[in-house]
Amino acid sequence: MRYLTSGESHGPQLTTIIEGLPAGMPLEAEDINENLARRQKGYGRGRRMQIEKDRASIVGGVRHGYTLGSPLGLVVENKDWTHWTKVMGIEPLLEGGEEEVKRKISRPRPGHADLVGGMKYGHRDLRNVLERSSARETTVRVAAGAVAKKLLKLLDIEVVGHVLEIGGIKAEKLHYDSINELREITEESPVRCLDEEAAGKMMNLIDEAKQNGDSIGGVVEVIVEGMPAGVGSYVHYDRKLDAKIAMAVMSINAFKGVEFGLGFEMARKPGSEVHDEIAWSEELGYYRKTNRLGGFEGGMTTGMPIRVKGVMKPIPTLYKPLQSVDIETKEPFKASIERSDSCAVPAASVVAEAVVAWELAAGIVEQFNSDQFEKLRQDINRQRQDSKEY
Ligand code: EPS
Repeated sequence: MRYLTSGESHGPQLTTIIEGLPAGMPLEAEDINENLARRQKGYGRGRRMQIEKDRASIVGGVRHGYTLGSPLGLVVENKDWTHWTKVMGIEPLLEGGEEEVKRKISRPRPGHADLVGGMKYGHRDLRNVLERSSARETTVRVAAGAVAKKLLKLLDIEVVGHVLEIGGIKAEKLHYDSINELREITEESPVRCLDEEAAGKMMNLIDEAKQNGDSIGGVVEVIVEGMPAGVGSYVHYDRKLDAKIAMAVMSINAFKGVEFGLGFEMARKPGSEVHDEIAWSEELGYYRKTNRLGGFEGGMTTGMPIRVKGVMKPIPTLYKPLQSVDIETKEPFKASIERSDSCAVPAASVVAEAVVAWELAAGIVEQFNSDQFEKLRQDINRQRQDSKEY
């Protein structure tokens, strides 16, 4: 299964084409839209989110509520486009210099793709870089992920992203009875955090950052329950499913690191406190007594819950100016901006959920009989049974 995305932050629309979905899977625009709405929420978002009301149109690959097995086309309009038609017009500018490029950018923002992207593609207007490097693109990644989540859910696999840390404030209360409870609690939290007390402190810190013209980052975690054992493979580097997930999480705008299970903490513990002892029961089949490795051994799912964390740096578009250099004059200046989010970590937990779901769904589709959804379901259930009896 693969997908591509297209679209600029202030262009007319974002587009994705998903190829390789099984035929006969129920799918409606609402499955996607509820996830788009979740990504738009979150304490710390800027004014752009009051303009956008993201909704996906399915423009190919579905008939009467079921996938056809043909490529799925999804489109999300940018409502803000109406304010940007002159700046982001598709047509060539009028000849003879009667029309000039509007809102041209020659001042790269530290921490963004602006400067290096301009050098690389030879753009003298850095808007050509920032329009695509913007995290607006995560909208369609969430749309693609929503389709993957639907496939997983129909196979009894649940995926939930939540926030562990913002600006140095950590969630301490991390207990939940079931993954549904985790989803319900974090869904109600403005910062998607399980710990209500920590959530309050996080919101105060976001307010403070906003007042200071600054931004803050954090840590998100994605938890997955219900994956069968043995998806992915140890036999070759590019078939290791944890490695694919790590790549997907790292590719989210502003993400700088990924951990599974205990993650970097493993460096500080002996092997006896890291590896998960193996047990077997009639009800569960093989299971691990702990889950410190976060659901993977040898690049394959173990059947235990998957736990993957990602760290997001503070958004680099700051009201508080940072030193930079104008590419036209080569003069130093202090970068300042008109509009930004002070914290997008809650939204990023929805994006992380989407990209992890995508890799898992793609891993499943690659491995099992997947032309027809019903056959895929049977194949997975057979695998679950086989693993239990192995
Ligand atoms: C973004 C800057 C802001 C964010 C945007 C990502 O947009 P603008 O420059 O239009 O104010 O709101 O995020 C989204 C539009 C979104 O849907 O997440 C950036 O520079 O990455």
